[in-house]
Amino acid sequence: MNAATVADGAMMTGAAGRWRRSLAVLAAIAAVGVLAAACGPATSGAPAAGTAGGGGTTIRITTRKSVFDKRTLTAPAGSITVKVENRDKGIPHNIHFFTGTDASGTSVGMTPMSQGPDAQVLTMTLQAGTYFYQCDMHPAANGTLTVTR
Ligand SMILES: [Cu+2]
Repeated sequence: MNAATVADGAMMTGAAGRWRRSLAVLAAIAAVGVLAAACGPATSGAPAAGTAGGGGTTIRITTRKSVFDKRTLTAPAGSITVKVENRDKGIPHNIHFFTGTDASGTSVGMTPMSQGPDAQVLTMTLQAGTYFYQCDMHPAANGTLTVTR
């Protein structure tokens, strides 16, 4: 009997959770719709890039001998542009950012794998928090990006 009561409670929680998620999805769709409308006629002629409002922070990082020259990066929240230079001739590198402290987090941005010498640019919009970065082909090349408020 107690078990049945608990099960009923769990089902109700599950249903409520699904309902909340549905609302969140609807809100997200509505937000996109508003953005699309706002970007419609008013921005004709403006660049289509996602660099909203200008500003932002640029970070430079170099890959050499299959490691990054910086193991820690810091930037304020908002638009963050990473300019990564691969100085390893003939060796492919990229840079890939994840939420949290290792590559098991959610991917938030990456450059394509590319042989050096090469330079790549990645722009992300990030909230405050800790992010992990690595070269996907050489995971020993990694570090931590701290995004501050
Ligand atoms: Cu690499």
